Amino acid sequence: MSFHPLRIPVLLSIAALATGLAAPVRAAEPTPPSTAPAFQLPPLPYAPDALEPYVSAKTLGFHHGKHHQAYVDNLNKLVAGTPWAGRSLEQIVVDTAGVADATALFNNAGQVWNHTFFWQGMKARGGGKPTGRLLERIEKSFGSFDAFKEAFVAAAVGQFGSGWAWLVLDGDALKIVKTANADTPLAHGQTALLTCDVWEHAYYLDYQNRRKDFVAAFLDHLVNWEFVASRLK
Ligand code: MN3
Repeated sequence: MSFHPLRIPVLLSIAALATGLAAPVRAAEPTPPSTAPAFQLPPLPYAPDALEPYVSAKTLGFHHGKHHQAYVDNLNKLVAGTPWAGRSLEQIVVDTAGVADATALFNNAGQVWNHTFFWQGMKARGGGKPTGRLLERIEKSFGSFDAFKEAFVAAAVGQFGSGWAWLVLDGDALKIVKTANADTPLAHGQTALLTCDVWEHAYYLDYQNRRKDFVAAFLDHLVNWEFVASRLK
């Protein structure tokens, strides 16, 4: 199943509409080019307090409403008036990966994609063990489900500085990888199945420096295994 997080038709915001109504209209002038943003912040797939007590509403509010929003806003500024504005988020990530003069574009597009994906991999009363074919594949790839958990935590804790821990499909193989900053499996030809954000903003309000406790809570109480399984098909 492909993942299209952000190609949502852009609607005028109430604020923009109000501004438009307030401005005098001069009929003789040509219509200015659209200034509507190319990308929008997708809503969370659950209420901001849905992941409590493992991720507080305060953390989720800041993380989605401020951090994720800022990446969307920065991306919109970077693509405005350029050919990038007409491309999909996925295309921008893939096309700017490793391109020296497109670092800012890659970083913001990557972070928009990574966060949109991160939210979908969690749910209220999630976590625990997957079932069926997904569990079989995890056991086959890592030896046991506990060995998978250990390796995922090790990747998340071992990511020096900001970044992400991932379960990915690489060819036919399930793998655990970690990426730094905005880097993403999408840029490496891998299919992301699950991710945990290990930037400090993801957990510091709730766990301070205890990243390992956050990752353990993520695996035990938050992972949406149905979403992960849907990505395998
Ligand atoms: Mn984040």
